Amino acid sequence: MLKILGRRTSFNVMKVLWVADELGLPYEHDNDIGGNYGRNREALYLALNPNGTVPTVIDDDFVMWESNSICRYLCRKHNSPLFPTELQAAQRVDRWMDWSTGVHSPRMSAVFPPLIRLKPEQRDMKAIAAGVEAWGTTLKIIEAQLGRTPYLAGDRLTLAEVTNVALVHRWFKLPIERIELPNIAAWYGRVGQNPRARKHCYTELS
Ligand SMILES: N[C@@H](CCC(=O)N[C@@H](CS)C(=O)NCC(=O)O)C(=O)O
Repeated sequence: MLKILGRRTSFNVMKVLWVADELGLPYEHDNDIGGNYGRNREALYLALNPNGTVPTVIDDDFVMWESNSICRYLCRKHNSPLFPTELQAAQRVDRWMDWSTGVHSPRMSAVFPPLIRLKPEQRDMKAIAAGVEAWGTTLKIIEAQLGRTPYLAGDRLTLAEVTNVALVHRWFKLPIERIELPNIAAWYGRVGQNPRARKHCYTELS
């Protein structure tokens, strides 16, 4: 049985929950780890994941961390087309996964945690406004891709969506001034028709 450790408010945990449900895998979820729950700095947890981050996933007795690689592992193990096997098709998905971690997530992180997790008097509104602008500029890269293909890596839903849509959800739900991104808005609606995506990624911000 698969065990998924980590709070469901983490977008990195959301990805793994969505993939597990998409693949129809039975799993146990220990939600109360990370954030205000703590426990992720305890020796027991650090022995599983030395980063002290969520998620950690255990497949029987095989322990995994790093959400994107966990998603790939599950798809490969269960032959899911969410992560294609053909070399170039896989690269098209992989690049959006790496882009999510290396580019998209840092842009989101300059805006979401201060607005949602800090008290108003703790916020640097000038830095947040600069962060919103930088995030919008970055999103234009997705916007352009979605002018060419209905999904990020081509004509169907893949791990490229799984690793990016929770961040885009935050873009649309945060109380910020948004630039117009019509292709992304349409894609966000399209992906949201998937009930597993909706359940895990289209959630209240917290
Ligand atoms: N690259 C890692 C990042 C993991 C990560 O930074 N997770 C955050 C939540 S999104 C975390 O554990 N934060 C500390 C906490 O929740 O206490 C992954 O994809 O798994």
